Amino acid sequence: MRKPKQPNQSKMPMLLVALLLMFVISSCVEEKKTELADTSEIPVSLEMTAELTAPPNVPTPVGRRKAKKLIVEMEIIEKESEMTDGVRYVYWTFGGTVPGSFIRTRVGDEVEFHLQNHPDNKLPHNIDLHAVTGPGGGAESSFVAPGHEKVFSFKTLNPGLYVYHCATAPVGMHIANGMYGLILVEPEGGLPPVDKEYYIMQGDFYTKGKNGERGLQPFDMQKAVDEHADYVVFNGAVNALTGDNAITANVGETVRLFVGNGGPNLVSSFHVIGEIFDKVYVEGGDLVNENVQTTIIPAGGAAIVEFRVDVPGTFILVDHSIFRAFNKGALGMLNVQGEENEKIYSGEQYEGIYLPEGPGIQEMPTTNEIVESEIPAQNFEEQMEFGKQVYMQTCFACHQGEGQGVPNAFPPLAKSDYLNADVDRAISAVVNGLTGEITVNGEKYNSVMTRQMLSSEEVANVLTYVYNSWGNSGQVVTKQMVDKVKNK
Ligand code: HEC
Ligand SMILES: [Cu+2]
Repeated sequence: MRKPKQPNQSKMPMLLVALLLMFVISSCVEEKKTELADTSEIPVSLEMTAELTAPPNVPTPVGRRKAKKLIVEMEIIEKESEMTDGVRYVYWTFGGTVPGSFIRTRVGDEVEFHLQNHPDNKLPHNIDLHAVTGPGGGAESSFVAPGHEKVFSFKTLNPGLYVYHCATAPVGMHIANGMYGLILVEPEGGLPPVDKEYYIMQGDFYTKGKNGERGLQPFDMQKAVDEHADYVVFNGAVNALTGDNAITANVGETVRLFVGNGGPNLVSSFHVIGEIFDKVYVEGGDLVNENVQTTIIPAGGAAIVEFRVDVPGTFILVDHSIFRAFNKGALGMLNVQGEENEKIYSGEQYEGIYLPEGPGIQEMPTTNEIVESEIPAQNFEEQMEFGKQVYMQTCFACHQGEGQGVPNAFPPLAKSDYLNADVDRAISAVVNGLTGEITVNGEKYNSVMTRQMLSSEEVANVLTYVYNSWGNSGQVVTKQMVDKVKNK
């Protein structure tokens, strides 16, 4: 007699396992389905008008409030504003700001959305909210001409942080002009409380003139198609989150950033220099990642990042595609005040000079010659204005905003005896670079300033600006004076 085949015996338990697995999977799917069904069944009581805020502020958390009928009144405004020093741009906005007003809801809310297109506007617009379950995210029901208002309603089914944007053709152009913002749908009971919350949104801009070119700059369709951004910024303009506009916190506080990316093209590698994100709600959804250095924020996407600030200082927010930060504007600041904690961060303990290749001026290899700027300054006021722009782009990083310098590293230009004593020597420092020991206001510096790649016109303007600021001598520097030093 032949032995029965072995495999037959092991088939039974395998079938059982398979059946069990199917049961487990199907019950999971079932659970997810009922969960979704549930949020659409959440009853709403009462009616309230939504608080809308301009960036970097966010409305009050929903806390434990019940789901409501929430009235949102959003006004579209086309307006001219500043991109950076001397550069103007016509922005198209939701609520008068880029990004648009922050909308804060909770799951189960019935949002009655009023979209108003200001009569002074030139174009029709609409809105696509990624938090909407429905055709076009609301776009189809909200197309509105200048001087009109459209109303539509939706129920928030999924908690999370969502982008909204205009979706009127040409869609790319409406988004590129600033028509985006964030809508938060908090879960039942609200997000866990934190000490500080802020609203930040990245966007890329395309102008006819190149970065820094003065005047009112029109949108450049070809550059947008080619994805060659002239500006990449947080909150609509180059300095929207720096200096006096910086966001703030105190040592020991927890900070939550609602970070979005309007695009239209670029993906953001969002990073805070000197901080680690304790938590990231990845892509603005439920998944929480911990201990993250840099988080990706897709165009048309968002993330919630949270961290505790432990030491004081200025923490720089960047898109870590780093030329965007230092050359195109994607740079913000978080100022933290409070007690030092030397266990966590010691501060500088020692600095010496390190010149492995011997002393001498380091020079970056350059292929392109310095280009003389096309429009020379016509008078002293223009020299000051253009000079300030050069200063903020070139000298600021080392000599600081008020020319105060950085102790032991970069000498001050404010009330600098070294500067005021000898104008040719100052010109030479800028056009040839400067190294070796110098004494400025009684303090010794022994470091290297590299040659600055500026046209004679720009050197004249920036030094005139420096000489006529912060208590300096009032010397005026001309292009001829710069050329004379160059030709020595
Ligand atoms: C990368 C940092 C850096 C940048 C950018 C920079 N400098 Fe300097 N600068 C220095 C350092 C360092 C020294 C001191 C050099 C030394 O020790 O010999 C210095 C010295 C000077 C001095 C002479 C000392 C004094 O305080 O009067 C002048 C004037 C000056 N810089 C002007 C400028 C101007 C104007 C710009 C912008 C066009 C500029 N620097 C950009 C780092 C920089
Ligand atoms: Cu639009």
